[in-house]
Amino acid sequence: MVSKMIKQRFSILVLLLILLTFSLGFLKEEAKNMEVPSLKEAYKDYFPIGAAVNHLNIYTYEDLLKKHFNSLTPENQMKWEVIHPKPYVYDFGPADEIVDFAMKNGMKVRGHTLVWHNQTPGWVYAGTKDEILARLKEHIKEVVGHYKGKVYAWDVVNEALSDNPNEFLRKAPWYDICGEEVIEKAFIWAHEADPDAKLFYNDYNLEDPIKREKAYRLVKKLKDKGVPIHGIGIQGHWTLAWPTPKMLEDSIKRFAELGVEVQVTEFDISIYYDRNENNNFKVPPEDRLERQAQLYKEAFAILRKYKGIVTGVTFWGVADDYTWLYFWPVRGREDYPLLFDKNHNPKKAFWEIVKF
Ligand code: 9MR
Repeated sequence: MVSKMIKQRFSILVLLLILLTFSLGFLKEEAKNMEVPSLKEAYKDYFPIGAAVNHLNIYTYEDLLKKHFNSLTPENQMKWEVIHPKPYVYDFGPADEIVDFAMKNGMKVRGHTLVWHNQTPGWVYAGTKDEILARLKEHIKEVVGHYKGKVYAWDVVNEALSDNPNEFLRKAPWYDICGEEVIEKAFIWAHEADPDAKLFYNDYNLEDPIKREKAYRLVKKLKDKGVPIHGIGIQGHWTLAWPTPKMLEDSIKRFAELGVEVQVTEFDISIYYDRNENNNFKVPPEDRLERQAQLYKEAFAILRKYKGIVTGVTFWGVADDYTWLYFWPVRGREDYPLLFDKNHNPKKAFWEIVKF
């Protein structure tokens, strides 16, 4: 009898201990979550904080997106080959999923992108210049029209400038066949399709002094002609070595002279010093994460300084378990360019930009 009672008490004690351990773990987890401040809240007096996502990421990153971001950019789903794969055939499905998620959660959407030399099917360039322009006009009317009132800003033209210092526009069918006219027309037609949308010229390496001046020249010409253009998107694909935050500041100041807004539209900082560095880190080295965090910190101090001119900052991804850098320029190489690690926990870079 006595031993039965002892056994009973012992089992109750064990049960209580198990319960206690569980609730402590739960409380610890809760406390951890509570301690992580919201990035979008920290920046509410500055600019929206965006992330590029695909239509699956909205589920895999749902919690991070809802807590930290108030703007989304479809990473590929509004590009021509996805949204308009065949003549007169539009597939809005994947992009709609992202836009619906954004609308449900009170987020803004950046549209990306209407004119680009990549991810555009060959049939788009068939025929004469007039036929190509007519095709583009229909495309813009359909796509911008479909998202009227939902997409607040469009990357109308993406990466039109050449990387060759002696060449202005890049060698690509859009510009070889239609010249600068295609850029002007794209902005005009996008404005016709949604007069309230902010229209951006978007490009990479705009921190580079030569490319910076090319963008200045291009946008100045458009402005002088009265073409509706409201902003310049500096993509912001950085390495640990290039560019410097100072170069970013110089570009913001230069573009501000044109009276346009500036956004960082595709921010990420690779863990490598060189795009072709001969390393593949299975675990990111501490010193590199530290340097990455310092670069983000300095960049964000500049972005905050130009609040009002800088009207948005978007990261090209959410957490290090999914980034386009796994596929480029070295296929299969690990990289860790974002604010959250592979387990979706905040990295040093996150803490450096959220506390100021
Ligand atoms: O992140 C995008 C990747 O999934 C695509 O395969 C790639 C195709 O070219 O485009 C990537 O996004 C690019 C963006 O649309 C424009 N600026 C450079 C981005 C990274 O390449």
